[in-house]
Amino acid sequence: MEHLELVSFKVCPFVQRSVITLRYKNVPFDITHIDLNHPPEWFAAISPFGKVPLLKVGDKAVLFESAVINEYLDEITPAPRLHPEDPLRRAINRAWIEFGSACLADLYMLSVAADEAQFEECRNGLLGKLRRLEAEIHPAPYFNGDKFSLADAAFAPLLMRLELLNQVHCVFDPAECPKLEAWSDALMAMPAVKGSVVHDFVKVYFDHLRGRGGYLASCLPAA
Ligand SMILES: N[C@@H](CCC(=O)N[C@@H](CS)C(=O)NCC(=O)O)C(=O)O
Repeated sequence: MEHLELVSFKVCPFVQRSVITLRYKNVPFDITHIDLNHPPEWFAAISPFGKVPLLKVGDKAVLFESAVINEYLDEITPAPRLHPEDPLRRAINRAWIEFGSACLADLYMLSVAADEAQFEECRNGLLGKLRRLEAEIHPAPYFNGDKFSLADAAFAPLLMRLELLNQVHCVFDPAECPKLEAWSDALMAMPAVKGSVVHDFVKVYFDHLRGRGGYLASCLPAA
């Protein structure tokens, strides 16, 4: 297999999707963290959107977009396949992975909301999506039943952040979304998920949120 190098930003949930996939599949890889606020020159040259994750595949190619990277990783590694065999189920999974990206975009907006009113507006947008998710999913315990899949890898970073934020400011009421909560619990217990962030992630994540200086930062405990 080609040497794999993931270009990362420590708090990026999209990068984390790929780390989960790499770890779940026991694929050896290197990870290079960059600071997106001060990206190195080489990054702009190889990242078409100026975004992470990137996956350098030997000297053959640089892949971008987490969903594409994850499908590639799944396809070049031995079973179990992390996408359903059935084309319709696979399409449904891809659609919900996209939905997960929209939830992450809402979470980003929530984290930069300047004041409480804006924060609540963003929170309501995200809550609408979480309620929709709650109504549509049937985790048992994973998105597709008993088999972990790329849909789980796509949602775990969102659910991890929601769990952390819920500890300092109720973003959603777990009692209102019991299926989401059970799915989250199952994913957070997985070694591939636990090990998908830096060891001091809570500090790094909260410091990052503090740096954004939004309303949410004011809800966090003092550093
Ligand atoms: N659709 C992309 C989204 C990746 C993304 O938004 N990454 C953020 C960091 S979490 C980024 O690199 N932002 C830099 C920028 O927008 O300038 C994917 O799934 O990989």
